[in-house]
Amino acid sequence: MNTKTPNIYPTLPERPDADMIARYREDGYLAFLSALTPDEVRQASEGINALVHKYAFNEELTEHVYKGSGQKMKNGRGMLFKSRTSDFHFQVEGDYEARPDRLDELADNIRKFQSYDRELPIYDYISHQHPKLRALLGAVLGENYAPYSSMALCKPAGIGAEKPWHQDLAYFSVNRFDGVAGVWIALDHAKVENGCMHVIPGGHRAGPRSHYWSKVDCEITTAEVNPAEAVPIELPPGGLMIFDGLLPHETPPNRSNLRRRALQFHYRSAATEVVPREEHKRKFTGPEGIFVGCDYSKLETVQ
Ligand SMILES: O=C(O)CCC(=O)C(=O)O
Repeated sequence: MNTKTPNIYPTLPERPDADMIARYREDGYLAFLSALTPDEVRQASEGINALVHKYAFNEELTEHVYKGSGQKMKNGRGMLFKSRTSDFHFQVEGDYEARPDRLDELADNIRKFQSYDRELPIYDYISHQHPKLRALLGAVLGENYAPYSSMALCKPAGIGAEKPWHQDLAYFSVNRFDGVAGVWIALDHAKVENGCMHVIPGGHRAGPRSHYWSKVDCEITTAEVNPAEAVPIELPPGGLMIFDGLLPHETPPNRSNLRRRALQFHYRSAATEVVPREEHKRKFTGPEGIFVGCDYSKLETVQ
């Protein structure tokens, strides 16, 4: 394990100072033990249950994609609930059996929430209006930054799957890689045993790394990441991490009896543009000029 002290500060300040921003540029991330208030954490956590109660098994609002009844994506575990009126969708972990008579239990067994930032006022507030987060994003990305996505992974107790080493920009379709940041916010205590974030400090500076579809997910080729260089970022509920879109990061499986929920939002600077996937593929290349990101055309599907 890396012996370097992680960049973990006690509190997200009103305005980050120049030293923090210099460390962000150098190491590719910053973490704060306290960013949301306990009430914001409570509302954000209860919001997950509220969305599950609103959408799951509600035929009018939601399309249900059952595992086994259609294509099962390799990394698409469990049942998928897709809103009929917005891009919002969420997915159940592993082989957990979603049932309409157990909605709170279902909420504890979600793997992924996607496009949820406008679904509830609390998510809208945290992702788009929170004054301290806006100040941090402005300092890191420059004024007039834009939201890119809201996609959060959760790790149910006991069955939460790993998210292997990857760079977020291997997935994203933007035209340049120096102005994308992710914000990850713990809603439960995130520790090594329940799958907290691990990062390779400074690993963003080496540029795009080679990714491939393993049995688990799209991940960095083993030779291109050294887990011995990693540091775990353990955070209490309401703690926040901001990280560069090129920073290699992973979260291990959750075999513990502690649930691990988190929010995640991504942002891009005004200098970046969202571009067609083909353009991104021409740019996210290795030394030979060949695309090294997550190639969805190579994502096999299994029945
Ligand atoms: O929250 C997690 O477990 C990992 C999130 C992550 O790395 C991602 O969504 O790219």
